Formats: sequence, structure tokens, C-alpha cells
Amino acid sequence: MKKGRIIKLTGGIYTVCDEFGGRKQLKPLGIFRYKNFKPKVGDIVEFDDNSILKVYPRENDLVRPAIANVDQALLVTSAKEPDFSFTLLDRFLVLIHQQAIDPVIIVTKIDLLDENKLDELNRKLAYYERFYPVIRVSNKKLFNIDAVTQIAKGKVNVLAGQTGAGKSSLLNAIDPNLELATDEISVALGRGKHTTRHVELIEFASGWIADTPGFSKLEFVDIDIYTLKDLYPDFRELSSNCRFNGCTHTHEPGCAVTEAYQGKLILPERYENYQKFYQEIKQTKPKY
Ligand SMILES: Nc1nc2c(ncn2[C@@H]2O[C@H](COP(=O)(O)OP(=O)(O)OP(=O)(O)O)[C@@H](O)[C@H]2O)c(=O)[nH]1
Ligand SMILES: [Mg+2]
Ligand SMILES: [Zn+2]
Repeated sequence: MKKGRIIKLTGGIYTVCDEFGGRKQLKPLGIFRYKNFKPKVGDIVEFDDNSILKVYPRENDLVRPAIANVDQALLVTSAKEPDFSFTLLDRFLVLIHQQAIDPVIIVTKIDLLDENKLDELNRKLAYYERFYPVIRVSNKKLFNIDAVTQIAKGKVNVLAGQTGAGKSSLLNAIDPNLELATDEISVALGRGKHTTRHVELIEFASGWIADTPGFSKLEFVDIDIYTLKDLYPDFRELSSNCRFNGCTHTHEPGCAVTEAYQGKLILPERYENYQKFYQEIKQTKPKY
């Protein structure tokens, strides 16, 4: 029996990489389906010549993209085409914090912004830089790609982001030998075309990095209105000064977060998105 990591899943076939770098194509034992359990990319498994026999408990488990056991999420958001969205970025950050994974914010396509627009974006990103690493790149001009390599090396990374944001292009910029497929974004839809179709971990700088299919929508799962606030490191820092324990920072008197927002100490978009997410979660009927 051997131990390894699932690095790819296509058409029900799993590619597993063993401890010596050998690859094998396998199917899971029928028992998994019987138990309604689906192994996924990133899983650490035991296997024999034909089958995956056992899946080790997951350290973390992302639904979108579908991957387990990652050290770090590289959140890829384009500066333009598709337009930069703070709502999407904040949504992402919430979902990544929910799994206790470290996020890195990567802003692609900065070559498409003129100087004024870039200044404006940078001023807002400066807020995030107090809490997260933020790397601005151009995959086209090969600008700042080294910074991504540096932060990703030796870790298990996942690229996550909207379709067309430039995830596969970023990997191609890091290693041109990969020749991953990329495609123009659709003018009609203003977004990508779902060019990447499966999750795949690629060996890289004594670590791994996963290319993943992009999405056009991201939903909250298993987050309630009382835990949402805990997924904001910036709010957590302030909340010891809220009058009430368990303050949700939405309507309570003496809320230090609301005061910080009013005093422009929190990026307005960030707090307003939080209010939106809070209402969205509140209005979602619990699923039983
Ligand atoms: N100008 C510019 N274009 C870029 C940059 N990065 C990616 N693109 C273009 O954006 C388009 C989409 O890039 P992809 O790498 O396919 O995007 P993706 O995130 O992998 O998309 P999915 O696989 O659908 O999730 C392609 O036409 C790329 O050439 C960049 O830094 N600058
Ligand atoms: Mg892609
Ligand atoms: Zn509060």
C-alpha cells in the first residue's frame, strides 16, 4: 500500500502522485460512493495498483474551487476585463477565512489601467495591505511575476478567481513550459468563458499550485450572521472596543466598527459589503 496526494480529477479518474513523484491513474473504491463521499484534488490518500483505498482527514476543504488541504489561496482578481470588484474580493476573503486558509491578493492585468485609475485602485488596496499580502502583476508584460513565485514556493497553493481573471495566464507566466489553455474574455458577457475545466495541482518550486476553473458567482455556505464578523481580521481587531459582547457591527449602539466606518478608518466599500453579506445571509432560509 502506498501513500500519495490526489493532483487531478477528470472524468471520474484520479491522478495520484506518490511520495517519490510517481503518478498513477486510479478510481476510488465503491465504498466511497456508498458512503456518499467523494475524494477530491488535494486529498492525501492510500492506494494500491488499482484503487484509492483510504482518504485521510482534510485539514481544510474548499467547495469552490473544489480542493482540500491547501496552505494558501492566491485570490486572483483582474484590475480590468472583468472590472475590479471589491464585493467579489470580500466574498472571497470570507470564504477563505471560513476554511482558515491564508489568503494572498493578486491583482492581474494592471497593464490595462491608466495612471489615474491605477492610483485610485492602489489607494483602496492600501487598506487591504494592512491585513494581507497584495501583489499587482501583469501576466502580459511579465511584470512582478517573481513576487508571486516567492510567496508561493514551498507551499500548497490554490489559484481562485473569476473566470477570465487570468489564473492560467499567471501560471504560464510563472512557467512558460506549462502552456495552459487561456482564452479572451467574452465581450457580450464581460467575463471569461470558463476555459479551465478541472482542478489540477501542478508541481512548482518545491511546492504545488492548483489551476482551477473560474466562476461567475460565489455563494456563502454554512456561515451564519453571528460568525460572519469573525471572518474579518480588521473588524476583529476593533471589536474589543464594542460595547456589547458578540456585537454584529450592524445596528448596535457603541459599536467600534461602525464608528471606524463613520470616521473613514475602514474602507467604505468593505463595511458596506459586510452589511450586504449580513443581510444576504439573514435572508437565506436555513437548509435542513
Ligand atoms: N492585458 C492583460 N491580459 C491578460 C492578463 N492576464 C490574462 N490576460 C488575458 O485574459 C484572458 C483570460 O485569461 P485566462 O488566463 O484564460 O483566465 P482564467 O482566470 O484562467 O479563466 P478560466 O480558466 O475561465 O477560469 C486571456 O485572453 C488572457 O490573455 C494580464 O495581466 N494583462
Ligand atoms: Mg484558466
Ligand atoms: Zn461592533
